[in-house]
Amino acid sequence: MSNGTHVDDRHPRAESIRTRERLTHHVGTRVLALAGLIAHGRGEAFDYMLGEATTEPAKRAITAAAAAMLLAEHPVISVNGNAAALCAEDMVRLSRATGAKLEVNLFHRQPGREEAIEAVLREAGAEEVLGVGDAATARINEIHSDRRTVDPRGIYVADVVLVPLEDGDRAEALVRMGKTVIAVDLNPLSRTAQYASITIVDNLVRAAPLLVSEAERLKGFGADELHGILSSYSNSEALGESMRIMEERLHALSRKGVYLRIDGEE
Ligand code: PTJ
Repeated sequence: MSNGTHVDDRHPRAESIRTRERLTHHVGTRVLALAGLIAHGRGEAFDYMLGEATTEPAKRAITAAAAAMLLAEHPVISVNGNAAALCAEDMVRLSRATGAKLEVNLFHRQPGREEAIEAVLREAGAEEVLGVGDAATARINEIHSDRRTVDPRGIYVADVVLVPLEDGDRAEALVRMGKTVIAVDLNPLSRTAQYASITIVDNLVRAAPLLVSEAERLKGFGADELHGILSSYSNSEALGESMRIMEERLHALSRKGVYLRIDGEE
């Protein structure tokens, strides 16, 4: 799945280039909105500040997120173009591990996109995909974008919704409706990151497989233990720590006056 650019494994940014290749490929398949490329670029900038690694607060948020999904009665994974292009297989595995439904929900509703995303999810093993075409008949009036149209069997009745990277006002509206919102967003300052109940400040590419393995690990835990994990988690603390990690890294690097020697090279 590439645009034909050969990426040498020894290239220091090989993984990042391959991810970009996946995204640009999916502009052609209609899975990705063009704006998805811009969104990814913004994410990459924050990932540099994070050190391109999953941090301790992100790991805690992942554990809390897995617990919340396992405790939910109607968990739903909301899939947009970027999530489908970056980690369709993990979204399907997560849905199996937690019993969450997969629903396509888009900001940019160009013709053919929902169906293209459904196809990618089915190819990755999904048996049921909500929210496509006529299935999205319910409306959430508090959401002021095309994301307001949802599936009555999915986001509309969900008690826990995972929203991997996205724009705007939806997290706020869903939380106001009493739902638990789990967001994955590299930008801890975004509206989504700030309003979500559990914010995983990490690259979706790294966080998604960790979320799957954490859900599989916690599956054997009793409800009391899962509630214990959730009640000891503080999203504002985790968000604050993520910001401090970025701030301290930038501060340390700016004092040294170099960036590329972060791995201990002198
Ligand atoms: O597929 P659609 O039509 O639903 O549209 C999806 C996008 C992502 C284009 C749309 O929701 C959008 O425009 O989002 P924004 O406003 O650009 O916000 C995306 C957020 O995700 C930003 O805060 C980015 O920093 C963050 N982000 C980008 N790539 C990643 C990421 N967070 C985690 N992992 C990433 N790989």
